[in-house]
Amino acid sequence: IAMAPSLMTMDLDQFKEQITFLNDKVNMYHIDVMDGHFVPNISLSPWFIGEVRKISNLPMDAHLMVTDAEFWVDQLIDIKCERINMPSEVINGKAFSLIGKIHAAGLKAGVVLNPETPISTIMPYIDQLDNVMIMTIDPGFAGQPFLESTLDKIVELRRLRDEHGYGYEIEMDGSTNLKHWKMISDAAPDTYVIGRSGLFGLTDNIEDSWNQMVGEYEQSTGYRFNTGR
Ligand code: S6P
Ligand code: MG
Repeated sequence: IAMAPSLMTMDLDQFKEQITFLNDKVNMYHIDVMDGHFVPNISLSPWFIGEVRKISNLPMDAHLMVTDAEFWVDQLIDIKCERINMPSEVINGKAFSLIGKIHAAGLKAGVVLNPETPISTIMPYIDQLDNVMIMTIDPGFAGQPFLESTLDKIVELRRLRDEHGYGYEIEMDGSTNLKHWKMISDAAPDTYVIGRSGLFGLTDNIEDSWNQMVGEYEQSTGYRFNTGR
């Protein structure tokens, strides 16, 4: 499995310490970018990605929660954000051109499906995607209730990929923690976004929190924790 800590939920007073600790353990960093319109909150930004890059070489996985996708895609292309995940709900009419633009820059293009958004929305261009992110909570805030029914979409995306040979990875985001490790792992996404409830909020020390998270994963799933790192 791949792990993508959601940096919006880290402890900013331990910014350097937490990133430095996680650098050789996780696969990428998940950066939530909100505009206060698509969701009623604001969080991280392209500028913040630049700050993380000063102390990390890991790929950045941007999760856009914005109405004007193109404006933010352009900014993320400028800073060479390795994977750009766009809200499927707002890119109708420009999905093909935005995916093409991201690919032309040599970066990975993904889309995000909010809990209510069906897979059928992205079928016209699914073969061109590098990543599909399934929201298992409502977007906008950490600490929200897990929506178990969204896991069916992960299973269906795996089935479609097997059947048609699509190249996308599957990522899930929202309330990845002790209560849900088992059911998430049964659905089997490739990438797990991990936030406050499953990592940063467990203890006040990142190493203790990490060890606790690994233990909880292994106990609930019966698998050995292995991110290939
Ligand atoms: C929510 C955002 C997520 C959260 C993360 C929080 O809009 O996209 O990435 O930061 O899922 O997780 P948790 O387990 O602390 O609620
Ligand atoms: Mg997110």
